[in-house]
Amino acid sequence: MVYQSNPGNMTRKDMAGFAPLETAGQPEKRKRPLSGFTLAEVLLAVSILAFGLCGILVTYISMHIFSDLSRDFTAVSSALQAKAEEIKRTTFSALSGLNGTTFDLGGFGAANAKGIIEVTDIEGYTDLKRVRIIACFKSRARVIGEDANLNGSLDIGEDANNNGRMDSPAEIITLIAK
Ligand SMILES: [Ca+2]
Ligand SMILES: [Ca+2]
Repeated sequence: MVYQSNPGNMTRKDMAGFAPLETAGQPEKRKRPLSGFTLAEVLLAVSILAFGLCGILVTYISMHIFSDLSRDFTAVSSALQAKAEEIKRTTFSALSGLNGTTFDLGGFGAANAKGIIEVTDIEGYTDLKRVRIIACFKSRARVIGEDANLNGSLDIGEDANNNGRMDSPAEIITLIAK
């Protein structure tokens, strides 16, 4: 009766034959192996990590490529606009003489970009010329446009779409009246 009113005074000897309350009814703990991870687990973790890192790396490189391409397209676009304005100031009779001529694009080295001017007549309109300005340029070692060797002329094997003329995603077409 003394122990019931003051269980804190019980000794280990007094509890002999009873399972301690906190462990009573619990299954015996399973023995764990000493090693932390198996080889298969480590390999799986490493391959998931490598896969994730590759994804991040590819995204990072792509961002740089697109960023450079966007910058180059902007520079080419303003160079084409400037050339178009220059051509508009040319006298109408001199326009045909510009057909097939090439020019260097501002902001690019001469070996890294080339502009080509194409002047054609419009059937039925003697007072109107169609001027097409095409720019081919190098962006991150890749040439944009059909002029692969950037020499200003359509060489054998360069006409990717087989239409017999120079093409590029960067071009301006304008009509100039007499
Ligand atoms: Ca060429
Ligand atoms: Ca072509």
